[in-house]
Amino acid sequence: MKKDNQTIKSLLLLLGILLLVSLSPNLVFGATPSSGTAAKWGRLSVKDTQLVNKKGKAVQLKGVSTHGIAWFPDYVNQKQFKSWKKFGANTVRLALYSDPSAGYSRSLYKKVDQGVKSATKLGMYVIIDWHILSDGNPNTYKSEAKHFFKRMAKKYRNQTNIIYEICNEPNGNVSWSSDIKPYANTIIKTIRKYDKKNIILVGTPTWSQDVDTAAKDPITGQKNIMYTLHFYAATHGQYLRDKAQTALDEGLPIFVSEFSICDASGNGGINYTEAKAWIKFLKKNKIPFVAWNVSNKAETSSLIQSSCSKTGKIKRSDLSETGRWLIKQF
Ligand code: IDC
Repeated sequence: MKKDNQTIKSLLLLLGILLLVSLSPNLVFGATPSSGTAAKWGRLSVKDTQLVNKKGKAVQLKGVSTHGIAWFPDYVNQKQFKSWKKFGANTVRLALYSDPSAGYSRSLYKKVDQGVKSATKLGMYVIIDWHILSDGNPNTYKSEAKHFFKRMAKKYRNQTNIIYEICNEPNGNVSWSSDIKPYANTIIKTIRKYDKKNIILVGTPTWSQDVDTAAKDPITGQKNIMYTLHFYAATHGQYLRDKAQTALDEGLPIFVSEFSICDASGNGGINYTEAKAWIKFLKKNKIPFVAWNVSNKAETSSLIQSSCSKTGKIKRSDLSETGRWLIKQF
């Protein structure tokens, strides 16, 4: 009798474990955030133009982007991300340049994995950014992009803190309707085969500025798609906020996945007046914002002082002028 009870108890325990694993594999294996903002807000979705949490309440993501992870791989670590979390960020963007001349190689997938893991442990959202730039047209490396997003969506399909950014900044002779949108439809299909729910960000023409063009011909038949707007405050002012307002009025969900307050080269002087106007606009509309870039490169957009060589934990006094401004906005 005693032995039977023991067997039944063991069986029940085993059953319980199996049930838990099948219901929430990520919780059990530790892949989904168990603390921090990403645990509290859970899986995000898009309601009209607004990003909302698992309860349908409007939320605003705020964060930082790495520089190209081929050039500055050492900043992709948990201690560095934790410092940003302490400064008030809830999101990290991992920028993988797609052009081999900017360091692209499949060997960097592991670096992306490290970044995702670090952000997840901290309960932060993480953007996996396919950073097209000199390759202008996202179709230039479309088959490589498919390979990349298939790999990532398969791996992270059940993780609730993942955001896919499928083409950083289309530019040059590219059209929304005949180049970018078809590319987006292909990559969205690739991702959705595995990951049915996480947010997907789509770049817009002219270095992700023409959200008004996308608003006239948005992607249809898909959920949880947002469109990126990028600005550099010393170059882009009211006219770009007007474009954004037009797009919002037409119902386009906007995500600022990259910006800075210097000029579009990533360098030059800071325009505090425009920076203030932008932040006011973003906060009013609860638009997510992610600042370029976590590195100590000697350029204005770098958030860490060039004299600081630490790549792990950093303090407020290690930040550049841009970095110190940024954390006040968080
Ligand atoms: C810049 C970097 C700079 C690098 C250059 C070329 O700050 O160090 O040499 O790229 O790769 C963007 C791009 C982003 C740019 C940034 C500043 O998304 O990659 O980074 N910028 O020029 N769009 C507008 C500005």
